[in-house]
Amino acid sequence: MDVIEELRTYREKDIPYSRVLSSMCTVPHPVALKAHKMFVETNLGDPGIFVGTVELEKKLMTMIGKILHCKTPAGYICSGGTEANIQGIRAARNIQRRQRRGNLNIVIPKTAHFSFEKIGDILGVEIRRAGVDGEYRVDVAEVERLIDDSTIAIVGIAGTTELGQIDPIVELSKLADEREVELHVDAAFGGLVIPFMNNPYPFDFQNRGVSSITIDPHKMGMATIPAGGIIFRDERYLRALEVETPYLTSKTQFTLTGTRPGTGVASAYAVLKHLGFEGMKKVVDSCMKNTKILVEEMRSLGFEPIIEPVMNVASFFTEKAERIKDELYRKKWVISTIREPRAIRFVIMPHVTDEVIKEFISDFRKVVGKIN
Ligand code: 0PR
Repeated sequence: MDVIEELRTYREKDIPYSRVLSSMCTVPHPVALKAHKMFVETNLGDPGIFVGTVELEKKLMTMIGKILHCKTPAGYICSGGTEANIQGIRAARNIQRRQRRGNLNIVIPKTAHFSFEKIGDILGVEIRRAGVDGEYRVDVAEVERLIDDSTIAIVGIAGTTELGQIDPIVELSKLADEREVELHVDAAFGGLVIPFMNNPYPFDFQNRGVSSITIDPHKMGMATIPAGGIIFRDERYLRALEVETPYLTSKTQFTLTGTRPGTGVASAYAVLKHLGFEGMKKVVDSCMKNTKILVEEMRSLGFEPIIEPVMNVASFFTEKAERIKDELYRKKWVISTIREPRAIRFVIMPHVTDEVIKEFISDFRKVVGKIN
């Protein structure tokens, strides 16, 4: 068997995105695919060779800076939200540690992504978790109580993984300012959703206290994987991450990985430039419209959303979440579940069209009928 033929047999076992309502990734935009192919052999780990790709990344940073209300954006495209969060907290640690004592800590919402678990382990910082209010936004008073002399940073989430909720970043920013700690905003998902909504919530650098933002083009930016994004308020944070690179074309490196693909830079740039603000807005509008359709269908079947969806993530209370998920998987539908509170969760990405929803609801109805 020809090796390509062999590859195809494996690839065909993968479930197509049109059956996936649980993913924050999606089918890359056609222009992203083209861009990806053009940059397949690039390595931003050696910037003296890939001079053009470096220039393109700078242009992309300016573009993302504009979206995030920052005139001096400093950052790069990395492997994903996990690496972006690691680097955000690592920079905060390196900047703050001179003025802090004892075992350093960060204060995060209970609803934070599990990547912060890894951060605690890798950086050796204590992770303090603050509770949330009735709408699943972090309780700012509790964040304040958890801050002490060893706190280097607090974290807010703009688009929580499980509910798509936005923490009160405005209040967190005031708190960070007062207590002179860094504020990292995890907008891995929401960063390329919120700016294109009507009346966007001010989650970004327009708040003085915000030091860094995770914003992933490989989620709602429809770029090719891997394309995460970490953006700092200014160069100072990148300087705090640098190590010397004696035998490279550059003298220092601030990234976590060494060899680093330029494909994410090219594909993210291509999508944002090609679609522009209006094009991105259309994509987000359409996802929000489909979210509404899904919520209405689910309500008519007796399922209530945990919160009225803020963005294109919707989760519904049910004690039978696991059974529903397993039965749907048998019918080749992928959804996800939440444990606290018990619920089923959907992410309404661009590939979750109104036709997909219609087809899904028809099978969902059968599954629920069988279980009850
Ligand atoms: N921060 C937030 C708020 C996230 O939701 C995620 C990932 C991350 C950080 C980490 O990003 P990376 O996975 O890029 O490192 N959220 C999704 C999740 O863990 C990612 C995902 C994507 C899951 C596609 C499944 C999937 O099919 O649920």
